[in-house]
Amino acid sequence: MSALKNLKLYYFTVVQGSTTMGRGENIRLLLEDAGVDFEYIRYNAAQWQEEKQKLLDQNIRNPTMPFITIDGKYYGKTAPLLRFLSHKLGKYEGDNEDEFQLLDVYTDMANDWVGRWVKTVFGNPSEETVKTYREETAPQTFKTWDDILSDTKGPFLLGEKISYADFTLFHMLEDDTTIKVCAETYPHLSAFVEAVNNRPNLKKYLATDRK
Ligand SMILES: N[C@@H](CCC(=O)N[C@@H](CS)C(=O)NCC(=O)O)C(=O)O
Repeated sequence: MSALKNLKLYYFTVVQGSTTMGRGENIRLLLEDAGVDFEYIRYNAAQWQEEKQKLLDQNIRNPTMPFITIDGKYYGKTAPLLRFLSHKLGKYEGDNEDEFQLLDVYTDMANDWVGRWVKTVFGNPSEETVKTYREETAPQTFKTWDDILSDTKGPFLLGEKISYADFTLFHMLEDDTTIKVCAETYPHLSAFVEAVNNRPNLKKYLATDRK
C-alpha cells in the first residue's frame, strides 16, 4: 500500500445541501473500505474555479472533480480512478477478463443512470421529467440492478467479493432516493445495501457525519 502514500481526494464541499451527493463519494467509499489513509479536500464552487485554473496552468487537461493526487501527481475521472486504485490495491477489480468486462459494463450502466437521474434533480426539471423518471425510469433501473444481483449468490455484483462497481451502485442508491430499497420489492438490492453497510471499515465510516 506504500504506492498510495500521501493521497488526497478532491471534491465539492456540498452538492444540493449534501456532503455526500455526487461522484466524489464513489472514490471515498473505496478508500474507506480499503482502510487507505487519505486527506479529503473540499472546494466550494468559487474555490474550484480558482483551483481549476491552477490545474490548467500546470497543463492538466480537462480537470474535473473528483480527482486525486498521489505525492502531488494528479489523476482524474471517477471510473478510471476506481479502476486505477483497485489495481494499485490489488483488489476490487475482478479476477479474470470476463469479470473486468462485467465491471466496466456495470460502471457504464451506473454512469448512464447518473445521466438520467441528474436531469430530475438539477436545472429546474419540468414536472413531466420528474414524473416519468419516478414512475417509469427509476422502477426499471432499480429492477435491472436487482435482476443483475440475482444472477450470482450475492451479496455483491460479482458474488461474494466486493468490487469497485459495488461502491458506485451503493452510492447511486444513496443519491437516488426516488425509490425505497425495501426487501419485498427489491430483495437482492436490499441484501446488497445491507452487506455494504456491514463492511467493517464502511460501517465505522457510515456512522460518522461524512463531512
Ligand atoms: N466523467 C467525469 C465527469 C466529472 C465531472 O463532470 N465532474 C463535475 C462534478 S460531479 C465537475 O467537476 N464539474 C465542474 C467542472 O467541470 O468544472 C467523471 O466521471 O469524473
